[in-house]
Amino acid sequence: MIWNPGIETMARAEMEALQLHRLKRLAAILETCVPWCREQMEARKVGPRDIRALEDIARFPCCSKYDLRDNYPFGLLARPMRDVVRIHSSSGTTGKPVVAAYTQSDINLWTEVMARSLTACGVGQGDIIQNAYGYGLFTGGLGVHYGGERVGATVIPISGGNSKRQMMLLSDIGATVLTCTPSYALHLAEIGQAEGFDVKGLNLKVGIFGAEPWTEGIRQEIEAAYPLEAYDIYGLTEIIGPGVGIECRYHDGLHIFEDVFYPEIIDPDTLEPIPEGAEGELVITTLTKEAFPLLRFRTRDICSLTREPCRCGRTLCRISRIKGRTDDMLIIRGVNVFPSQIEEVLMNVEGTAPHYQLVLMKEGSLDVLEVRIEVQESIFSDQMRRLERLERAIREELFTVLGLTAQVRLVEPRTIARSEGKAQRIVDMRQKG
Ligand code: DLL
Repeated sequence: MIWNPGIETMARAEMEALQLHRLKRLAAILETCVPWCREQMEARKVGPRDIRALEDIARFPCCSKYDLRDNYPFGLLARPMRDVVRIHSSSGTTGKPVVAAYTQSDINLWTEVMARSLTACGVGQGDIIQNAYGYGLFTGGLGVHYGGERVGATVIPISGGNSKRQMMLLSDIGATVLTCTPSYALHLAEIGQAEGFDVKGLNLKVGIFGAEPWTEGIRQEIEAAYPLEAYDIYGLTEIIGPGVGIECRYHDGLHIFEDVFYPEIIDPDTLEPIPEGAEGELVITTLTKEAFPLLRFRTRDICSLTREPCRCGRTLCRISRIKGRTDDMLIIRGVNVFPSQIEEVLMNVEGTAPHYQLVLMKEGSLDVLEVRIEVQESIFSDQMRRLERLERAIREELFTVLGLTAQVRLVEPRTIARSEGKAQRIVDMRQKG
């Protein structure tokens, strides 16, 4: 099922004409209504009149979370505060949070893209969504909530945490859809099993997981624990929240709702466009947002983009699964490593549990990476020799994939901290000496 076939299966030429029309309008609005954007354009000597083709977007400067921070909280609003009906915010890793503002029409747009997303996962009327994304300033809870109601599903606004109660409701009310971060889905399954629930026998058929990077290995772990098909959902507060991109039933990349979120892939160092299919940083322009429109926002997320048609019938372009963020990339003794590369290795090792932590330390002036990974109960209680063999196998595989020697530490089941939202997998102790 496709929620909005007119848009989602639109011919490419027609889509590009629509994007171009909207891009010109956006540039004009930013020039008139947002002084900071006008200054940026003047400094680059570009303006709305320079947009003749979509490629001309590359003549405009990008913006980043630093620009948002400099204009915190409302310096980039294109509408007066009285038109704003909602505020969300993301915590950000350092300093001030990012604050996003929505007019009623922005909320309607968000509801529309979430309705499209849920429909792409086969969710509609008759479904019951247990929505375990956090409600509040985080966009996950309310984003899924409005989209769920729009498609006619029943929404249980349980929010994150309180895992025993989550399990009880899953089992008593019989939700067909679970929405939360992939790391929380794993944690919840573990609690359910420990509490004696028949997790595999739940009524779930679909899981919609996102808000943090995850790998195929984690997908398999989740699908093995629950009776559901897992879908990847992408989004970010600055752009709208969840609903920027979603997998369809073919799970071959995430469709981007490009009629409203125009994507580009650039080289994060040179800022030059990257050819289709190659990996780089995703940059998004919001084509129709009113209160907080952004032209060429650097997401920091690394992926590739394709416009190849998809078997599902959608003509919308697709991005690959997000590999990580440029600011999550670890540089260990000069080698660039994304945590997702390590996760892929770990998920392929028999006997380990899908819970790990990457600890970065200094030994003298040398960076040391310690990979802590939980092993299954049966292995931990086994002989020392077997544990050592497993450690060695993981170390060798990490070396083959990363070209880097890591210290591997197998730890007991349930000793690595669990999270109810986004997982914290990196502990960087290098600054502290
Ligand atoms: O995480 C919005 C969201 C809520 C998305 C619920 C999906 C589901 P922020 O807190 O602003 O917003 O974080 C945005 O999270 O730039 C990515 O680095 C990361 N991220 C989001 N979805 C995915 C995903 C929400 N599917 C940041 N895969 C983004 C990998 C993701 N990373």
